[in-house]
Amino acid sequence: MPTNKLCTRRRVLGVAGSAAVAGLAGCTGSGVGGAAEDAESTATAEEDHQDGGTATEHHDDEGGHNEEGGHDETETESGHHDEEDGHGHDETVGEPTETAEVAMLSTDDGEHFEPHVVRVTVGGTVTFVNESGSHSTAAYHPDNDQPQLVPDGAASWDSGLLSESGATFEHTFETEGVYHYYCAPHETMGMIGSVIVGEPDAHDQPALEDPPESKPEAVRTKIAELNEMCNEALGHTH
Ligand SMILES: [Cu+2]
Repeated sequence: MPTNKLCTRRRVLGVAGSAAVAGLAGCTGSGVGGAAEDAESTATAEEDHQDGGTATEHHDDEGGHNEEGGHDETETESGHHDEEDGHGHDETVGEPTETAEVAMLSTDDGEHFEPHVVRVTVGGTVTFVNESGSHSTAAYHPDNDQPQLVPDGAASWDSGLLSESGATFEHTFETEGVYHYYCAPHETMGMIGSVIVGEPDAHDQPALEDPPESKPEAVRTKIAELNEMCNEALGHTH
């Protein structure tokens, strides 16, 4: 089956990806020192609502070792979750809903979209809310001079820079499929997220191919991680 071939490739890619994770270390150097405490509690809260006990406890113990940017979010997440239960990430991607909200954050762990993957129905709307720092959300779409990591024929979007806390940007998704998007100032720090629209066939998504060769390793690693999460949400796991 072509399925097996695809998945084997992905697994190999995953391994290569973790080896390259070191390239991400230090990307948080732009983190604002004063925000460290807030960010720490945010990160803790985020862990709290996942699937209960275990992760929360040791996370608390570790708190405070990461203000200098040495802490690598990507490594931590893929490390402990992959082994636990086959779930690629602490976020659970549910069934499609009509609307979803994504926060844009700057923390001492780096800059990121939260949650990393959201899911809406066809015709559903995602609202991006700038919570801290200055960010943008833009589709990996040729209209944005990017490789196409959205469904064929899908509309593009680009919010431009949102600098005020509480600023929002909405996009309505009319084409079913998997979309990857990025924050222009922080793409190379791994600030990349995904939207799953409807019930797409995972085998038929440009976004879920191998990450584009043209991108730096840090970006490719993040996209590979998102691909795993999206595949899992779509039941494409082996
Ligand atoms: Cu950003």
